[in-house]
Order: sequence, then structure tokens, then C-alpha cells
Amino acid sequence: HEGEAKRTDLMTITRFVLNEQSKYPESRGDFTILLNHIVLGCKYVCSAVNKAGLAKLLGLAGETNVQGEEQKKLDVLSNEVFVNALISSGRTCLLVSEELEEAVFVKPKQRGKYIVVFDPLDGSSNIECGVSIGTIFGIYAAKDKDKVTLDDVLQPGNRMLAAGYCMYGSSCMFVISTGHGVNGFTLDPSLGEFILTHPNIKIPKKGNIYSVNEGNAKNWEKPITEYVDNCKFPQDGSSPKSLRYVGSMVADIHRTLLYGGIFMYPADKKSPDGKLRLLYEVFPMSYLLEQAGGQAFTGKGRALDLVPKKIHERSPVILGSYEDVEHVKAFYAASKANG
Ligand code: P6P
Repeated sequence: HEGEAKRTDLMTITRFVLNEQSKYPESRGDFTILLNHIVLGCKYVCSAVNKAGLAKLLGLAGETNVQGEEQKKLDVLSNEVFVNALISSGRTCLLVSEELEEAVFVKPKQRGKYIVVFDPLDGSSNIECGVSIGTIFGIYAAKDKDKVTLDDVLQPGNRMLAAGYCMYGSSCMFVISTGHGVNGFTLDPSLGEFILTHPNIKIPKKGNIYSVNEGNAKNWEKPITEYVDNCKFPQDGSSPKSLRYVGSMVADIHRTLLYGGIFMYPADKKSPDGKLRLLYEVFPMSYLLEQAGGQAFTGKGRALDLVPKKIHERSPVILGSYEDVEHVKAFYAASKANG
């Protein structure tokens, strides 16, 4: 009967969040409304990304399609979709997008208490070759929506109320945490609903996959070089780890979350702050990994404790299975001790 109940008792993301929010009697459903608008944006982008394969018909960016319309690049289009969805939710007062140099202050009449930081289409350079890409987001609350300033968003990741991503791959998967664990939902295109398929995701304590762009090895800091060498030639005689690196953060993180292991975009001599953006790539993914029982380290400290000074600043990140990150930390500690 239990199986039967599942089939006819669809746990959609809206229902799931309503259940979660019912734990806070004072909540007036604002967060649920905000989330529904984020989900709407993801559904639109999922459909646009899937159609992107029909490039000839749609026309790539800068060209015109069969209707002679100027085609927008998918990441520009995705950004517009999310900005419009978030503003029309009436629940946001400040937006930071990877696509926009300046933060967006919502008109006072349309403001709500939430601040959303997002990368509307991360890894979009991979679209043409069909590699999975994704949307990444994080949610803060403003102290006072009518007096919101940039300081309200230049907050450490440990102040985030929620974070998540949507991966546009073989299926469309929405993974989110509101501070009580991590849950994964898969889009059922026939229903247009995200259904709970991965309840309470926990990352394995240890994994046998490491994920890093080895092409940067020439510029790596010593602890990273030593750690990666140990992955390939384990000193304790254990079997070497496997290297998996998609080059699309959402795909690499999703695999790490489900299979375990470690993902790194560390600092290197060329990019002392690494490449990934702190507010809308490093913080949301670090938040999710901690909520799933893993951890996220910058090479100096806990990623979520960093305080951003600029909305587009970068940060190194080493995240994944708890014990694997501990192992990297040991290499940093040893190299610090040796001076
Ligand atoms: P690299 C994609 O451009 C991206 O921002 C992330 O999605 C991905 O993890 C990273 O850059 C890949 O960078 O330097 O290894 O190509």
C-alpha cells in the first residue's frame, strides 16, 4: 500500500516547502511564494535549454531565427527570466546576478523581505556540446526591506536562509536546502511539477573521486599539489582515486553530493582568489554541502564564514565529503607548520 500511496500522493516541491514552512506558525507563506517564482524561472530555462539544441531554428546569439527575431544568448535570456520572476513575486528587495554588474534594487512598492543572489545559467559555455549546466541561487533576508542597502547582501554565507541549484541535464533536477537538510526534486515534464525523488540527501563521509582542473597544476599551491599527488599515488597503499571533472560546477557538485568525494577550484599563482564567485557559486554550494553532512574550505578557513566586500568577488573552494576535506586541511596545516 505504501508504494501505492507514493504514486497517488505526489510530493511536489510546493507541498514540501509548505510542509516545512508550517513548522513556523508565524510564516505567512512569503518564502513559499518566492520559491514558487524561482521554480517557475527554472522550468522556463529548462525548456529553453532543451530547445537550444535546435540552434538552426532558434538561431544562435546575435543571429536571427526563422521569424527574423534577434536571438538572445541563453544566459542573457535566463537572467531576464529570473529577474522578472523574482521581482514579480513581490517578495524580494535586492537581487545580485552573475550577469549584472550592478545589484538590482526592487522598486519600493514591489519589495518583499528577501534578497536573492544567483547565477542564472552557470557553465553556459558548455551548452553547444550538450554538457549539463545549471542555475545556482542563495537567499538572505533584509533587516528592513524599505531601507535595504548593499550591506544587506555583503553577508557571510552562514547568514543564508536557503540555497540550491537546478541542473539542466538528462533530467531537470532541483536541489534545495532551507537549513533542515538537502532534498532533490526531479521535473516531471508531463505534469510540469518538480517531484521529490531524493529525500534527505547525505554525502558519503568519504569518497574515491577527486574533481579539479588538472590543467592548472603548474600554478597550484603546494598543499593542493601534494593532496592531488596523494590521490594518484596514495602513500598508505590504498587504491588511487578517480578523476572526474565536467567543467560545469552544477554537474560536478551534483555528482559530488550524490557519490561523495571532493571538488576543488583552489587558489593558484595566476588567480589568488580562485575562479568561482563567492556570493552565488561558492556560498550556495558550500551551504548545501554542509547541510548534507560534508564541508567547504577555502584553503584558509570555513567557506561560509567569509564576509564578502564586493558582490562579484571570487573565492577558492575545496568542498565535499567530510573526511576528504579534512585530509586537504591536513596538507594545508602541514605546509603552514613547515613555514
Ligand atoms: P575551468 C563554468 O565556466 C565555471 O564557472 C563553473 O561552472 C566551472 O566549475 C568552472 O567555471 C570551470 O572552470 O577553469 O576549469 O574551465
